[in-house]
Amino acid sequence: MRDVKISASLDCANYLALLEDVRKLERGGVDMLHIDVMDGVFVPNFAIGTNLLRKLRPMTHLPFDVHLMVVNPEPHFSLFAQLGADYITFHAEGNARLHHLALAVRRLGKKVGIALNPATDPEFLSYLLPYVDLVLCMTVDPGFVGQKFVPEVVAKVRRVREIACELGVDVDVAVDGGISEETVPLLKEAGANVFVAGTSSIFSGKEDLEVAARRFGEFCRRT
Ligand code: S6P
Ligand code: MG
Repeated sequence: MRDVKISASLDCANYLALLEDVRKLERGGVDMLHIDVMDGVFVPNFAIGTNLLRKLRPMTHLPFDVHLMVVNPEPHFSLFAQLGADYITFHAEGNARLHHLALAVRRLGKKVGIALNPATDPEFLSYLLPYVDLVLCMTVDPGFVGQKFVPEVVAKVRRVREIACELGVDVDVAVDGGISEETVPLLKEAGANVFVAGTSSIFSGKEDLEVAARRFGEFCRRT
């Protein structure tokens, strides 16, 4: 199984001191910045604009893990590639041509992520996983930070890891939504290795962000 990685959810950061937060995340040892992009249609909310990413890209070496919660993502792939995305993740829901989308991301030289909402059956991954680098199992319905973890997704994470083993492919299995010291042990045991850290962990506001990031990373690695 792949190494544990922490992807810090930028939408949970303090936008009024964003660069300071990014520096704390770097010093705290996070592996990636998780960038939520919402179009107000796929989910009833808006998030992270392209100008912000353009300004941020030269300021940090942390990889950008872009999570597109948008309808019809394909026309936007090249824009996010230009903006410096390292992973481009699109949703399975509402997209019929998933091989086509995965190949379109690969052609741009980026890692392919596929996101599944909590109620989405993962069995189709038997046909898609060889074209994918990361499976993002949403552990809440996407759209908002601070939501309650959906425990049924633990079984799905296990199934995704099983499908990967059956096919002999090594993918990252990421989890996003309500990821905390309570939920990580269950998810890691089921086969998750990428943990999206938001208000339920490093951005809880209970401790300094750098300290929280370092502590949470250590927790996820040793659990
Ligand atoms: C949800 C989004 C997520 C959140 C993250 C917040 O729509 O895709 O990436 O930003 O889940 O973390 P938390 O701990 O507040 O759920
Ligand atoms: Mg996300």
